[in-house]
Amino acid sequence: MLDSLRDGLQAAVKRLVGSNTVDEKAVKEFVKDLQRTLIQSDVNVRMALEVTERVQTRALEEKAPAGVTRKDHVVSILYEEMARLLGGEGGLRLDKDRMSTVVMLGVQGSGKTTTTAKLARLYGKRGFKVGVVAADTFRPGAVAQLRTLSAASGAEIYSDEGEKNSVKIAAAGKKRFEGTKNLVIIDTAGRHKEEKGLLQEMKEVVGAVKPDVTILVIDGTIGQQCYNQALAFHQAAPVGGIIVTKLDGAAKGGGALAAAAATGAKVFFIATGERIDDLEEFSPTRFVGRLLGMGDLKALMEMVNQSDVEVDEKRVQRMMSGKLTMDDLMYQFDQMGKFGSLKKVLDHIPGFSGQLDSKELDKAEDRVRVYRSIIQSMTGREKADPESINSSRLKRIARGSGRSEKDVRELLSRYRQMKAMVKTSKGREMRQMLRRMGDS
Ligand SMILES: Nc1nc2c(ncn2[C@@H]2O[C@H](COP(=O)(O)OP(=O)(O)OP(=O)(O)O)[C@@H](O)[C@H]2O)c(=O)[nH]1
Ligand SMILES: [Mg+2]
Repeated sequence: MLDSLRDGLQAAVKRLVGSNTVDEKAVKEFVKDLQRTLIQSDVNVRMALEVTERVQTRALEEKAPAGVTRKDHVVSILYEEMARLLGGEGGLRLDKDRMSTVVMLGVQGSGKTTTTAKLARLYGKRGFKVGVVAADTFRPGAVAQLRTLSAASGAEIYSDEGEKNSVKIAAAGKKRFEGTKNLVIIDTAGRHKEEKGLLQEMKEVVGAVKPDVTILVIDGTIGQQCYNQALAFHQAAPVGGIIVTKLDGAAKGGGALAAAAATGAKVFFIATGERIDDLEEFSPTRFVGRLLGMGDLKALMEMVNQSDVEVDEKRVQRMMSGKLTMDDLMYQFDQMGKFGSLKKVLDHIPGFSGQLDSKELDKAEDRVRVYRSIIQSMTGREKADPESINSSRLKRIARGSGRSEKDVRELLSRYRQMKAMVKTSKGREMRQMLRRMGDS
């Protein structure tokens, strides 16, 4: 889904991360990559320029918080600005204690009927008693289509094929379900002789039914044109929220989402396929996190900030010069501890979340505990110069810590690995490595 946007964003981030320093040149290149990607995804040019300008200004002017590298900081700026581009948080809120009525609006073929069935299914699963009203009197076979699609949802369907007035059907449907349902979804016609007629009918349906929410269904393949379409509908009947469909394989999906958000209406859901379960609740932050391949980056950033990790720069400098002691290792373990459990951190890191099972993570935390007790059994000299640990010292340390000689050897080999890596790596990779070293 949204492959070009995702690939473009990830390539831009990769290039930034791969650059030596985050200087003005690197930021400008990053911003240019970003601009190109947004425009290719059909994000409106003016909006693309606005967002990239903000990213650039913030990236050049803001100071990274303590413990966060410049690169990570720029990535987090990108993340925030992209999420802002895609609108605010907050989805469709429905209450089971009363009956809510939802009217589905949208042009022909946008996916209203399919999405009606998907919503019926989703809310049915959430314990709502759902009634669906077939108020499309234009499309031949509209009622049959709705019945077929909704069959899997278990929702009750109201239709009246003798009635040609869709406004009457909508109102009668709502009335029929009163007292027995707590969610009524009214599917309306998209096909009309002309757009004015369609908008007029929308107005009448909304006027007669007085829905709690009107949902506009927009085909995501039309890209930034979503904006004008949404405005036209909004003028006919205030739009409570938007569902953008067909984002599976929509090259212009990024533009569609940004345009929908620009109308000020919330994007409630996105539809990513023809099957009944291809509907997802939309959250800009989660969505951008996924695009960037970062798990839930926001949660991670918050955790980093909360944990108040101070990276001791002097220590880092000394370590980078190749002088690494066991105390440094211990210090890093303690820093890791401040993140809370390692598991919690890894759950938020791309590639790790959901992949490492909790047994493996528990094992990693166990290792850290073992290493810590071993280090505590070392003398000051051994800690400062671990290379001085010969086999008799190794035996003594093992005995003193109650750990096996194998454990001590493992720690020493970790130490050497890390020392070798410190020598060859730059600050950022090292910090990352230090943070992750308990894992394996
Ligand atoms: N790939 C894909 N196809 C979709 C999605 N949503 C709907 N469709 C397809 O789009 C077509 C039109 O969907 P409908 O639900 O009939 O659209 P509609 O708005 O009710 O159309 P009218 O009633 O004629 O106005 C159908 O072939 C659907 O299967 C989606 O998220 N992804
Ligand atoms: Mg339809």
